Amino acid sequence: VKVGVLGVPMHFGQGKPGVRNGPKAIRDAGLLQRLSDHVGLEVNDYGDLDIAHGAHVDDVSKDGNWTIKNSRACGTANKKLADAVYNTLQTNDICVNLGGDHSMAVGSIFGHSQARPNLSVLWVDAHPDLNNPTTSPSGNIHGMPLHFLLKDLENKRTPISDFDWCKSCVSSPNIGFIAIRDIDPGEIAIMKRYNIPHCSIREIDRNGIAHCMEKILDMINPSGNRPLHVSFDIDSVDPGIAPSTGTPVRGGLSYREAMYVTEEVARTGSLSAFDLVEVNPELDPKRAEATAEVAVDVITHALGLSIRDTDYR
Ligand code: DIR
Ligand code: MN
Ligand code: MN
Ligand code: MN
Repeated sequence: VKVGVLGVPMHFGQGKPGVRNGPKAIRDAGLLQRLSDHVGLEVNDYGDLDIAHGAHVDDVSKDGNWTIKNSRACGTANKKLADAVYNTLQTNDICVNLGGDHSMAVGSIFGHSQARPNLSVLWVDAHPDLNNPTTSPSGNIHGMPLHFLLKDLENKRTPISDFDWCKSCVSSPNIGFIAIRDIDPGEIAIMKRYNIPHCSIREIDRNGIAHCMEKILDMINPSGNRPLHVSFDIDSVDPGIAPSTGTPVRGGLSYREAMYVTEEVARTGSLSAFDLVEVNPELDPKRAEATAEVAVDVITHALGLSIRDTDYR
């Protein structure tokens, strides 16, 4: 199996600059060596995407009702990422994208869908990232990537010229949330309106992670023949073990629950692209390394590590 790795030092989607050092922290925690030596994959590292640190231009609605922060820089960088993911998938089986903030899912998912249509998307996050410019409490694009990606919202999309290149490419039955526990009111309305598959953290408490993974994977990819995109926000994991991130929310996935999620991803055999986002080593310097180590474990398990070693068949 050939794996292409892309560093995405994106930080325009939120207000904390240290997240641009996420790719370095994850590489420093040994990702590439683990993938090649321990998992036994052929790994091609394409380095970090060159993200221009140009002028910060916001997009503001004509009536002044909303502002979307850094839309120019964020849209431009995401277009670049989309092309890079597309190219990476021409010569690799799987593309691994190291964030960076979660706004990079716009580029990674669109680029993936251009290379391999009919994706299903597993969104592992404390948040559903379904805001639009009018529902967003923050104006931060990392809380809105799915607004640009969901086909169901195509006709309701807020026209933001910096994201015009991104065509909506995922349908609501084919995206599922797991570990969500901090949802804004506008996001709840969208989830209900489109009946988006999800497993909240309460459902994990009640039914267990095994039941939840089986349910969600079956819902988003019932025939099992769609390529799988996983977008893994490290804030899905409990801040007790992965604290160095921009918007920690108490009561997250345990270490084993996070590994179980990714082991089940590996077991599908359909993984086609994986984003690991929101590791910000500057926010909790003492525990930044530990956070990056959890990120490395998440990625290596998604790519098959533990299955081979512990699920002996
Ligand atoms: C919040 C935070 N819902 C927002 N979102 C985050 O700004 O829209 N997503 N942190 O991962
Ligand atoms: Mn997120
Ligand atoms: Mn989040
Ligand atoms: Mn919130």
